[in-house]
Amino acid sequence: MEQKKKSPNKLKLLAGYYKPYKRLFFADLFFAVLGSAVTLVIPLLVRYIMNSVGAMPTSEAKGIILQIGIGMLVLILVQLGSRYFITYYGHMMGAYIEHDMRNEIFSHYQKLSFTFYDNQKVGHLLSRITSDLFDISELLHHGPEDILISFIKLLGAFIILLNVNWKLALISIGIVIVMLVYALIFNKKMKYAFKENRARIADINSQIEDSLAGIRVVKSFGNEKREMEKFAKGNERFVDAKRLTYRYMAGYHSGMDAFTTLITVASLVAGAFFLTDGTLSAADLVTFLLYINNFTEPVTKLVNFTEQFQNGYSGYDRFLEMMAIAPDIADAPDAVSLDHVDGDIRFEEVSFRYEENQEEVLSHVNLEVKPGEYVALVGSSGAGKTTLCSLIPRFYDVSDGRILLDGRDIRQIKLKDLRRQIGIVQQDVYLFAGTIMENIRYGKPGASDEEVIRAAKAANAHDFIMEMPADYDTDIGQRGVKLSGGQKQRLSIARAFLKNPPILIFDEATSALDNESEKVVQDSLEKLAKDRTTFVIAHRLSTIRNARRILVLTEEGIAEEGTHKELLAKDGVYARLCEAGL
Ligand code: DGT
Ligand code: MG
Repeated sequence: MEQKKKSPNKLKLLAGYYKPYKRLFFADLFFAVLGSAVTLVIPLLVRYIMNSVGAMPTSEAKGIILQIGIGMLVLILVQLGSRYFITYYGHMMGAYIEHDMRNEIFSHYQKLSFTFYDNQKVGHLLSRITSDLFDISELLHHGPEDILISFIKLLGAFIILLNVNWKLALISIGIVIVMLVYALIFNKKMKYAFKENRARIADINSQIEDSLAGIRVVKSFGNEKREMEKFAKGNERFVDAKRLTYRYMAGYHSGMDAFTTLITVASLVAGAFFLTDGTLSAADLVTFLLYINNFTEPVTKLVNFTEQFQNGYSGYDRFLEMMAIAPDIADAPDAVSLDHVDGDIRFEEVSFRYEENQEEVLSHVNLEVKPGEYVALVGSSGAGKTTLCSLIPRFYDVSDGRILLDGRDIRQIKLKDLRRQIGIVQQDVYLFAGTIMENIRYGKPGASDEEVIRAAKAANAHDFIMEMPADYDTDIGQRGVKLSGGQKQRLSIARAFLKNPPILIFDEATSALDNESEKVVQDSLEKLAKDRTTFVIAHRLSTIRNARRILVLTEEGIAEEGTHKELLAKDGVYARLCEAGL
């Protein structure tokens, strides 16, 4: 089983991601501070012009106004530059960090075993890499910046306004506090509704994905109408979920707008009173109004931050959880390298179960296969043939007993070396989106075109490939949908030819091939098996008739063994399997 280990100090780990971008990070903060300082200074200059310049002689005043005007223009340029810097470089820093984390999690994915993937949905693994990491990087770059900007603006504006007129300052900060509380309450409700929404949309999406991926089944059963109905129901629920979210969103935004106007109006009314008292000058009132933005903007920023923090931090939690899963199949510390193997394979008392609390699929299997031997494995569906073969390259580790390769326990061999010795043609062939050439070359990265073509010829695939629209450069579509079953299998055999391993596992497709391609596949398989230790999981009589050694696998292990004739003469499990057409 995969194990979870306890993570060390989370925040420290998180901060570690800034490390390579320390300079960028501090530059980002510097420009954030600079930009907000400029925003605070401009209204002060306005106040200066209004207060002092009016009392000066005209010619002198004009000169000073021009100077201050130019000064403000410079400040605007500084603000522009700062704003550009934090938007561009700040986001880029986020992208770099996201890039690093993506690398980390993707290479982690590559290490995890089959057991892990058996229990995961690809969609979820994908969302770890995409949406979670995006949330984290947003938090990492906006978080520190937003907090700094908000505090400088809020505190700076408050201190300046206290000095301009403390009574008016207290009135507006009072309203800002009420506004903040309102925003936090509504934001919390909105967040909850959004979360519900996302869950609902994820459900609907997975239903759509399922239905589209299975469109061939849908059509073959003529169930388009049912799918439409199912979809329509989900789609209705989508609208319902959105309704609540938008209600809260409307409350939030209209409330925030109203509060912003309220601060202006309250300052104006109170200010006008003070004006008539003579305790406030017109210039100060204007200054006040110019600062209102500095109050309201941080409120929205801070509220957004609480949301960003929750999303980013829970994304980070999930990221750590994933990274903490230790691969359960890895090299033993004392594993040895293997260069060449003869291909002698021995199963000693091998038992295996997929999950700890499940029944054993294989129990006490003993088997010896000599180098170069051709062994056919038959048995009813679900007997464990595929399972038995997947133990040899250590896709899963045995639960009990051991498997030896050339007399050495396979757990003592470096995984990479072990798997290099084994070629597998799987029951359901997996081809990657791309060209035929690329897919065959997957068997031996770096192989020349000639080598690929030679392998294709050996696998009897060359002729059909040459008939394709762009021969070897033909795009085969996602998972090779543009090819027939037999063609896919032959490409897979070509891959194995190219890899040229001493041990071969051929898991015959259960779905019937037509007679013609069956014969071609059979022929290419026999060529491939020559001089290799070969396991063939057979579902067709034609595949095994010539095998000198046939193993019959049942729930009780290997029940019978012999040639086709011998086994028929026994009139046991094999004979019955043959009667049923295997
Ligand atoms: P086939 O291909 O239909 O002729 O059947 P076999 O003999 O290749 O059967 P196999 O080895 O795929 O499955 C043996 C048993 O193990 C069967 O009850 C299903 C179960 N099984 C197969 N793969 C997995 C898996 O990935 N996880 C779990 N938990 N069980 C599995
Ligand atoms: Mg199978």
